[in-house]
Amino acid sequence: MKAYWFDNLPGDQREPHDSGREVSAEYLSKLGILHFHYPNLDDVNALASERDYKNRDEVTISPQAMGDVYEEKVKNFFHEHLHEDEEIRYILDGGGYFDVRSEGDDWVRIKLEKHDLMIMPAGIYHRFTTDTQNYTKAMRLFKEDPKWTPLNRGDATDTNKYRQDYLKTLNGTA
Ligand code: KMT
Ligand code: NI
Repeated sequence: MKAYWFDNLPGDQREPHDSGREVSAEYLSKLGILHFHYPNLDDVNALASERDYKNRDEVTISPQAMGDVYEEKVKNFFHEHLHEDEEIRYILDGGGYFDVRSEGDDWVRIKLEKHDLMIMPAGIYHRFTTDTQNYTKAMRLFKEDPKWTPLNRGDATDTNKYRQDYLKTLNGTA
């Protein structure tokens, strides 16, 4: 795991886009993001049961696994969105980038590699992309069943209750 400010320069989303300015684990935790490196699946299972996760699935995002729709899927994952539920992402193989919005609405890029695990709070705006390996095998863990749907950023998400609650945690008023 490595986190840094996204450089906002044009070019393929799968390139590192590293501005050279690092983002600390402390700042990530302020945004409500926790991360761990868990080579042992037992640790993932323990965390999931501690936090009351009920569902999980696995996805392989690669041209081999997805064929012709790969490029389209990669673009879709990169649409800025939120979820109404806290979620865990655990990288089983390969790697990728999660970009999350800072307090000032800038992008922080989080580079995840094999056996990195990230917990993302409900209501945070984010997007995902594979890196130049074009290969991410990930476990997605969900607290509940129906809430994992991505809600694309727009007027409806700005006033969404889960977004409002997240903003309160940032401001220390929750
Ligand atoms: C998300 O929430 O944006 C995703 O789950 C992206 C794919 S999982 C590596
Ligand atoms: Ni998402």
